[in-house]
Amino acid sequence: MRWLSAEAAWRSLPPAVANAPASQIPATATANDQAVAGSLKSPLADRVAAQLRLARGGVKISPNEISWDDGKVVMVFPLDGEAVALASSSAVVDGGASTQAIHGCPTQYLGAEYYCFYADGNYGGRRLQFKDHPQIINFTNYGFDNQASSWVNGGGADIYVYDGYDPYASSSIWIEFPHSQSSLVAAGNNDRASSFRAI
Ligand SMILES: [Ca+2]
Repeated sequence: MRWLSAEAAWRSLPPAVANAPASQIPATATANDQAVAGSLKSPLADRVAAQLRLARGGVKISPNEISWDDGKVVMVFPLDGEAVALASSSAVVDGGASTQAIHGCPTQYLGAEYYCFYADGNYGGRRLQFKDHPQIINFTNYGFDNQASSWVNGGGADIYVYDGYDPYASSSIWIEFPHSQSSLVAAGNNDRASSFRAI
């Protein structure tokens, strides 16, 4: 949803996130944080720091990766000078396992099924990747509201994406069938995704 201000979105965080340990709660996010986090011109460290302020409970696990929920959710940033984020590092997928990636999104790892959203078209910008289903996700929890422009569904889940925070209150704006991808969502849906349901 576009009408929700950054401050209101911040207040909408669910209790589980709001109660994160104090050590994991960064300083208050600002409207500029979203711009910095999404910029490809700001230094990587600044972009990662801005993202940590946007989404509480995140842990920086490598110079270009933030993890939430014990690694079930990971954001990967393009390195400085790059438009596309690399595949996940060993901090996300332990070495030794066979992992394939589609546009950087892991597709097989010990039976886990991943699906990824990208802030820019052509699988560029920040990549927010999830593993396992079923689950319902509010993008605000990861500082990724109204950001998604392309996606990869590397697993067997059906992903229903919504322009709102209650998946049961409105129709999906797009559906990601298993093992499919899109380099750019329809123009009317670009930068509108606020939540999704993986079933
Ligand atoms: Ca976008």
